[in-house]
Amino acid sequence: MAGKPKLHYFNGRGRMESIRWLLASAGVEFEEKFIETPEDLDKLKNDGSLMFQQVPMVEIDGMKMVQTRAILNYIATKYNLYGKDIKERALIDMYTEGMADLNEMILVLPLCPPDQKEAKIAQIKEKVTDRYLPVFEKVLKSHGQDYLVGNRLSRADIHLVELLYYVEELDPSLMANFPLLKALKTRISNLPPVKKFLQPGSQRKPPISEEDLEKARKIFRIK
Ligand SMILES: N[C@@H](CCC(=O)N[C@@H](CS)C(=O)NCC(=O)O)C(=O)O
Repeated sequence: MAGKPKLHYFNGRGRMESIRWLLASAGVEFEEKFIETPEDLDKLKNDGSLMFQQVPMVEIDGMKMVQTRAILNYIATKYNLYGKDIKERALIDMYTEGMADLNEMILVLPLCPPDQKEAKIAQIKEKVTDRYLPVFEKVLKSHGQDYLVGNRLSRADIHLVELLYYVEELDPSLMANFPLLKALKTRISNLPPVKKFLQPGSQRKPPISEEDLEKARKIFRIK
């Protein structure tokens, strides 16, 4: 039997967190090897483990996979979270690409210079309420089902709920006008593997602290 997937990244959310969410929601146990120093990253680069000299890298089924989206696609396909046909998959892709755009804005927020942060947060909040959340509220309203696509759990639901937790961290009032999204969040959060992942002590990562941000800047040599 294949061993557990092994995740190589720093001990923070970053680009790996959606991978952690997807694996955990599929009920898959995984190991983590944390990159603590620039030398740890250099070692992976120099031993040929990183195709583009970047992480996330996930050892899974005898492969050393890189590129976040490729990794997510593989996991979603393997665990049957990617729709039943190409049309469902096309919908899931459109939804998850939109979510990825919003996720990216939130992900890079800690790197924003302090004097631009307030404006950036305002911009993200506006996009949340005026662009992204209305789309998914409308989808749920249009078919009245419990999940975004095909009346069953897919990666789209998992990525969206992950995102809704970040939106709530940013400002809980952003969810006020989206009752169906709130209900989706509660529903998905109560699925046993997700519930487990949401418990304290799981491999889910908290918002990044100033100290860990400095550490990440050093590891990835971000100026
Ligand atoms: N498109 C890649 C981007 C990966 C990426 O930017 N990784 C950063 C860490 S979050 C990195 O490894 N930086 C080090 C470098 O580029 O040398 C993905 O989605 O996986």
